[in-house]
Amino acid sequence: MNAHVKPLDAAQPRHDWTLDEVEALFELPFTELVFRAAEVHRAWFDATELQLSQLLSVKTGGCPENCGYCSQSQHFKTATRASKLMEADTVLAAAREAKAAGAQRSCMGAAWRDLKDRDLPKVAAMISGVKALGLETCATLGMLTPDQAVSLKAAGLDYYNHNLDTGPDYYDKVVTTRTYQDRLDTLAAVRDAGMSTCCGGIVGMGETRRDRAGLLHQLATLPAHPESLPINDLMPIAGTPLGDSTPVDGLEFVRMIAVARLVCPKAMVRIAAGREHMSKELQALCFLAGANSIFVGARLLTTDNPGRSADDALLADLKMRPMGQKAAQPA
Ligand code: SAM
Ligand code: DTB
Ligand code: SF4
Repeated sequence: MNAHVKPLDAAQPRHDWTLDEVEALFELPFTELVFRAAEVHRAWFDATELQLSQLLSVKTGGCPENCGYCSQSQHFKTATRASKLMEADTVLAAAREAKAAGAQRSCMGAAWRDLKDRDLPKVAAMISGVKALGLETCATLGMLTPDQAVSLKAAGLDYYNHNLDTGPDYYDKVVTTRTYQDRLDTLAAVRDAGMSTCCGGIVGMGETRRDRAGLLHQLATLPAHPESLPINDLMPIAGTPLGDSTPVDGLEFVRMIAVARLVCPKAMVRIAAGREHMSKELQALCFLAGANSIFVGARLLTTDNPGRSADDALLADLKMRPMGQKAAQPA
């Protein structure tokens, strides 16, 4: 926490949000909403710092789930080719490179419906290897049993990413091969194993503001708020049911970030997918509204991301610095 700032009452985490209250935040005048979110952001964080996370697809494509946004589902004909689980050495080499470039956290993603016990030893080796490099570890491997969650924690996993994706009322318009409750059950297994949760969703799938509020309401009323809260702006994938979705207005994306910051004040709020099509001004507004984490590197899982030199320039223009690095001393 920023030592010089006394947390505002509004910055205290709450778990008793109502859906109407969350929706009412979206309806605030834009400048008022962003101002409130910026205040709450400053109560818990140094708002000049940005967490940089590396994302690596360790198993791409061929997924049996039918998430309507995803290039990796085998239900849709997309340009993504399936590949086998990566070797731990390859994962470690990429993590080493990301660390050298300033990343603080490494997230390993697999296009699985659920983790199979046969893959656990290899995944555990990746996690312990990345952890030994001094990076925070995160993985997203589909649904987990409580025992698998315990094994991943023992291997050194700090965070588990499992998104609710959208509000409960819109969920079955997007995916039907698993339920909202399945997602909540995995999140509970992750928490019970003592790991931190990384959980958020996507905007731009045809959902209403109330659905967006519904997602944030779910997150804000979980037994523990997610420690990381990724907001993805849909990357439209040709061949998927959502490939022709109408893009969400940039200011609406900023509202989503601001409300996420207000209802989960201590979370790392990440602009996850979508920065590739955002201007630097829009990203700056997101940081003002409380976003404090991004994925770095030229690829997300299967789609493009701005890449190192664009992000170095962005941080330099904004005079922001990677989290975990010391501020330059005044001359
Ligand atoms: N298979 C695992 C799962 O679904 O939990 C892990 C990987 S999955 C690709 C991780 C998350 O990425 C999804 O829950 C979704 O929120 C996000 N995502 C996937 N495709 C996306 C897209 N085209 N645009 C934006 N976000 C996307
Ligand atoms: C998250 O919320 N977003 C990341 C990460 N968690 C795993 C994934 C974004 C994927 C974007 C589409 C793609 O590259 O395939
Ligand atoms: Fe599979 Fe995850 Fe893509 Fe859904 S989002 S199809 S579970 S890889």
